[in-house]
Amino acid sequence: MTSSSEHAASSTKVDDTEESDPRTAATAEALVSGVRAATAYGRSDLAGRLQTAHDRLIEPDVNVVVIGEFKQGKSSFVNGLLNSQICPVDDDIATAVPTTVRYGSERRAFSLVASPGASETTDALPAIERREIEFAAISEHATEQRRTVHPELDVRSVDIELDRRLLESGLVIVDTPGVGGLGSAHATAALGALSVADAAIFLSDASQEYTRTEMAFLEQALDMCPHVTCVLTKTDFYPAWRKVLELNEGHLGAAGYDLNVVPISSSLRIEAMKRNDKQLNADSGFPQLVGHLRNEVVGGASERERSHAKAELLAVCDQLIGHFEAELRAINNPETRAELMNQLAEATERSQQLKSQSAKWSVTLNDGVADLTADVEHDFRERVRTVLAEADAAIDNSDPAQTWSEFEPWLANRMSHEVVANYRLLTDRSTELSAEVGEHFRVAGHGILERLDFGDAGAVLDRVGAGTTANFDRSSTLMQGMTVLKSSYSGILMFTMLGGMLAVPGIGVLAVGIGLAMGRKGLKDEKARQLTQRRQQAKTQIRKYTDEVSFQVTKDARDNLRRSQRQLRDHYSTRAEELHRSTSDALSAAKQAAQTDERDRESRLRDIEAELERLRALRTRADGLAAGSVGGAER
Ligand SMILES: Nc1nc2c(ncn2[C@@H]2O[C@H](COP(=O)(O)OP(=O)(O)OP(=O)(O)O)[C@@H](O)[C@H]2O)c(=O)[nH]1
Ligand SMILES: [Mg+2]
Repeated sequence: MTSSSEHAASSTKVDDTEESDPRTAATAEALVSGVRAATAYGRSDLAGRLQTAHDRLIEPDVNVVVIGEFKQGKSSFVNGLLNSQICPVDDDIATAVPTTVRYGSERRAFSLVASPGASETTDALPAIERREIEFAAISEHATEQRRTVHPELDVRSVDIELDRRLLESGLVIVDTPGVGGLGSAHATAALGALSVADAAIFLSDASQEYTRTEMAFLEQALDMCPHVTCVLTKTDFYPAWRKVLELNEGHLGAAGYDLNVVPISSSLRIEAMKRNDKQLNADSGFPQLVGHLRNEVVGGASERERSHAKAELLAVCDQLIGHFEAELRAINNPETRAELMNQLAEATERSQQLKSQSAKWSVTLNDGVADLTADVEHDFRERVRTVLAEADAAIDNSDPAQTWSEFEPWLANRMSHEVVANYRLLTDRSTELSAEVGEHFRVAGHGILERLDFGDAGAVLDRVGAGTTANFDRSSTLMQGMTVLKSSYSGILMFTMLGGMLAVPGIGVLAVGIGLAMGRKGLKDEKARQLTQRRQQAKTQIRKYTDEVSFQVTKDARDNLRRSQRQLRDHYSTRAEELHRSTSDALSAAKQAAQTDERDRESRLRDIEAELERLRALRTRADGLAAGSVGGAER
């Protein structure tokens, strides 16, 4: 039975939510003070930077992708988790597009529809229209039904907003279509999605142990995403689930993964929620999973956001403090004023250089993207060449008329494997490049701050020392780059990107072409001639297919890289611009101080001291924030 309407009995006391983390609240408050300070000093750029960190801290997007083969209970799991019948569950009609469930103060649903000719847009990001739909219509957009009910719509995904406390912390649950074996287009899409997801939940029901294809898929998934939770579903229905669980853990162990499989029952969960039965809820296995999602997945993400926010706040404090300290020194130390001006002028000059196209980070980025584009294309060409050699050998040793039905899925599978491997190269190398660009920026930026040796004892030197670490700390720079990179892939993109790639028209028609040459009886020569002809036809078709896949893969890689390049460039240009503004502001403040007469000087000194006191207090507050280590921020 298909049901898309949320059942009403949701005000239950079986409540697995909890209060938000006080550390996050403290960090958010400090950021708000930072925004106020930056705004008061006329630095809307720095205020904007803190506001962004604040918004991300308060509303992080923590994407958790639910994956597995067909009919393993993925949609039921999402419904059980959220205690609502939002994802269509059906024995016959399969989930067809990814369905994203996120927090919203009201229940709303949207269908994301690609416009015709969408892939022709500049960045090859399909132009996606977000149309609001009735809750009751979710099923006809998210499942195979869409082809009959809305044949005119190219639905790419469905977005649901739901008022659930579990989602309030930023958790975004993505229900996906069954992967249908490792080689399928959906499997490729799911793997692509995993590389940018925060976590994945792999579901398999208790009817049997992991199949070979499930293990193959799971191994790739574990390779792509470090946070994969394996879940065994429908434990209420299969009495031998403990045995299956043990076998599955055994398979994982044999593959080198020391992982526990979590047993659950969505049916029990829904029933427990209806009856408000805590014991039944515990039996369903969901509390354990909810705990895991909250503590490890959301908790880990908030910790990263807090670290990031802290680093941002320290960096902003340092830039603001630097300004007043330069002015202070210019007033207090007339004898070294000239030297200070030189230092500031040089720092300004350097930050100007850092903004330019010829800055090392910028050159590294541009060259890196060019090289990477070439490398990724070369890699894929080589991969296709290998596949073609294998395919040709197989064709030459058989009669395509007989072997074609097995050959087709083999080829699609093989190509899918290469697409994933190539995509992996793309993401790994982009990550490396982003780190390299960040490192160049860090070193150059550090160089600028080092110039600003204010020469005073105590707190001032302290600031320069600590300030440089905060502002240009290696891991926080790396994290900033990662964040940029990740945002260039996120959301719906992750599915549309790889999803369409393998669903290339071409392979299906192969059989037709070959079928024509089949079944005729004739002389031996004629038979041999026909066999050669069939082989030739098969090879031509294979090339058509691989060409089409290559075209799409290459195009997608280019678009991806171009997008990442632009985002990284914008990110570091903004940082450079900020630094330039800070150094040149400090220079003009110092110049002005030199011209101030004795009387005004006294009152200006008092003002500066007061501002510095405020800013240093804010900095101390930022420094004391319990953020957690930035070290866990690679992803
Ligand atoms: N007894 C029992 N049945 C379940 C449970 N979870 C799912 N099912 C049934 O399994 C079938 C498939 O469930 P779905 O949630 O649609 O599975 P799916 O993985 O989303 O399926 P696709 O999206 O089509 O791949 C349905 O008939 C569900 O009622 C469970 O915990 N217990
Ligand atoms: Mg489903």
